[in-house]
Amino acid sequence: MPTNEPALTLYSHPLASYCWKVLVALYETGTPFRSALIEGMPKAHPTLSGFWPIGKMPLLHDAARDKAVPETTIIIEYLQQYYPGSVRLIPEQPALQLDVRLWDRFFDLYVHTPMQKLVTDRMRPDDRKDPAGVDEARATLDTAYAMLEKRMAAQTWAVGDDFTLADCSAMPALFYAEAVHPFSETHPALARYFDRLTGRPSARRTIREAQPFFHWFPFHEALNPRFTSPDF
Ligand SMILES: N[C@@H](CCC(=O)N[C@@H](CS)C(=O)NCC(=O)O)C(=O)O
Repeated sequence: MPTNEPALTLYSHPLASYCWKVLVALYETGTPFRSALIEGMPKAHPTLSGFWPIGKMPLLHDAARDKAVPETTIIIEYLQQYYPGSVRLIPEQPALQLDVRLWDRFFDLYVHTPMQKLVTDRMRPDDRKDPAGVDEARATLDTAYAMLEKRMAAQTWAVGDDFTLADCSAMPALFYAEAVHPFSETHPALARYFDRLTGRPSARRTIREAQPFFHWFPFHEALNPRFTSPDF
């Protein structure tokens, strides 16, 4: 490997929400990496599915250790351990660490997963739709939004005083959730948190890099025009 090449390669796509979670972390910490674009289904990508047959992106490859790291939370933990950047995304205090991991799980499981359900259901043919699953996903999002509205009325970031792994998880989950099951009009404290998240330079960069692909997002007509504008 030429010495000026970064050791880290992120197999990802600029539109994919879970890839955003890691991109935000990489940009927040200023960690050098190279992108390998995944086009089409990640399962069909030989390198990615060779490393991780589950076939989900992103996947981080570290040439310095010859190691492939799947799963966004583990990727961000790995970066913290082996490539600590200018800021910590997982705090040093054990009690805060647990809360960061809890809210990271919260955003992945109770915002990101139901949001994905609504997106994938829209892509299904009419005879393969899952209305009961969609209703459950909307109910989960309603519960999550109510919890977040209460929490974010008293917080700047998801946990503690600083931007953390939990906020990396929140940004893409809420970005796409706002399009598929809007919260901004009904949940003012959550809407203000979302504005803080999308105002971070790391988030703005990630969103701008996705703009050429937004027309592929099945709910693209529901995206707030400020995010699709070239001036964003
Ligand atoms: N739990 C995984 C979820 C990753 C995930 O769902 N990735 C989506 C893209 S946003 C994907 O690869 N979807 C393609 C597929 O499921 O075939 C993580 O945190 O990395």
